[in-house]
Amino acid sequence: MNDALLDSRGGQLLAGLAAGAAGVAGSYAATGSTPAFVASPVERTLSRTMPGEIVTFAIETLGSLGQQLNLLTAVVLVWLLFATGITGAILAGRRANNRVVPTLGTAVVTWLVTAGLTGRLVLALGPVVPSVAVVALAQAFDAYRTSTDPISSKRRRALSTVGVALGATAVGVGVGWRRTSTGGTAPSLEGQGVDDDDVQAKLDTAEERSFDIDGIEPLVSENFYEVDINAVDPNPTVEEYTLSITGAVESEVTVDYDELREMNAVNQFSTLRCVGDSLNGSKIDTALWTGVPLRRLVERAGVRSDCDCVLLKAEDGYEVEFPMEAFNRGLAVYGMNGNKLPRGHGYPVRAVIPGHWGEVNTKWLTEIELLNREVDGYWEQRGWEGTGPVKPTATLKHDAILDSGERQLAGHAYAGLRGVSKVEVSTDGGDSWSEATLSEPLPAAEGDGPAQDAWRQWQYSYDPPGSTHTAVVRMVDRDGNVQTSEETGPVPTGPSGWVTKEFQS
Ligand SMILES: Nc1nc2c(c(=O)[nH]1)N[C@H]1C(S)=C(S)[C@@H](COP(=O)(O)O)O[C@H]1N2
Ligand SMILES: [Mo]
Repeated sequence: MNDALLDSRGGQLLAGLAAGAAGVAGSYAATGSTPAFVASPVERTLSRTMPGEIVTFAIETLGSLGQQLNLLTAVVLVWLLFATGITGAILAGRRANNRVVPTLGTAVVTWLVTAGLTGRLVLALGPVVPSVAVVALAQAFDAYRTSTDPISSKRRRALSTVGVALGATAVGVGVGWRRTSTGGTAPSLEGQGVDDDDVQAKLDTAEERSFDIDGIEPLVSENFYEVDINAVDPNPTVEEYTLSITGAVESEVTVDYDELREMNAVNQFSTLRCVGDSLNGSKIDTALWTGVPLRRLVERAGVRSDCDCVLLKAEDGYEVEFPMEAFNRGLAVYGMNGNKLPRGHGYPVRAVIPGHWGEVNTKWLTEIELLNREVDGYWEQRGWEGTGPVKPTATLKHDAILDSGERQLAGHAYAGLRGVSKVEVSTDGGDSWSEATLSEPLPAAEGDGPAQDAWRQWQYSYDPPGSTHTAVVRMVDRDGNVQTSEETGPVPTGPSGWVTKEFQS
């Protein structure tokens, strides 16, 4: 009676699944969370081909969890692909009565799939080793079977195979995890075109001018939001990094990282807000950005755009088109709060464009294409209209009873280039309004004035009436325009409306 595990269909499939799982983890161990991870290109394809309505729905209901689910789906698809190929190799080996075919076939299948998907020939060896090891061990277990009780020993060999694969998978995931988390630190930004004293002075000023209130971000955010089209961020190196200026230009220009770093840099506070933020949401943050004026780069190429519009392209396949006028105010940024730009915020270089919605602030920027007619970018193809100026907003993020018995309310206000002149608070549902205290404006990039495009904090304290009442917050821009009370959701032009909160006493 033949009781070899790998002679039964079930056993072959089990070994295939086990070796496939070890292979996926092996790829992760070799690459960490980078585009060279075998599931990453699959996840990108999934999110790119998903209908815009579903992407938008996922953003609104799941946030970044939607992307994690996408990645999980991609991992499962690759796992099944590996398992199918490996099971086929085992089957072919049995048919040919050849002991080499299963391991060799496993090596070929896992390497080809990974190299084919990622284009990284050496890193594609990551899945080969653990997958082959699991198949080889399953064969070895079969070869050394000695038990007189074939059924239980077959079960034992099946369990051993699965156990080995689980162990290899756990180790692979652990190694990949460590690789990812140690690669993400942002070293400090020094020298080469950067006025370090100015950076430090501006950060100190931001700290001094921030209210000392728990629960709201200081003027320079401690926890800057992130929005990405993919679950796995690109990880370009500065050695291979280049930025090209192409399209409607007199001559194309390409600069590398060192050339950018040698140009005189500007240190500028700017607030970013995502068009997909919610009313009183948290996809709004501020940093001190260090970079080179984009205008100086395109001047080298000589602009001849008919539409006065520009398309920014990025390493992750992201694209966004918007007016030249806004672009000309922007920076090619490589520093954030005195550190090199972190990977999640676009390392090594991103665009920061004052006054417009977050989506134009292209991360991992690789190409600036001057256009002769307008096109739709990534989000516009999916139904959003988020390339223009941001909508004004006043958030209400904190409420507390002070020792004095007063209730303190606080939040942020931001209106892009329109500027915030005041925040008004009502504690009677909008019948009467009082002016809140604003934090002093952050300093401008150059000179003594206020920053053009940075939020302000507000706070307001009042004697609680002791009965149910509603607080309402609204902001007024520099020209005296009151932020609209009309409430809309984020799709397609960004959220609007006044933030309200009901208190029981
Ligand atoms: N290359 C690239 N740039 C990008 C994105 C992206 O997914 N890929 N997301 C955009 C969106 S929608 C926003 S709101 C901002 C967010 O920047 P942050 O992640 O640094 O906060 O980056 C923009 N730039
Ligand atoms: Mo965004």
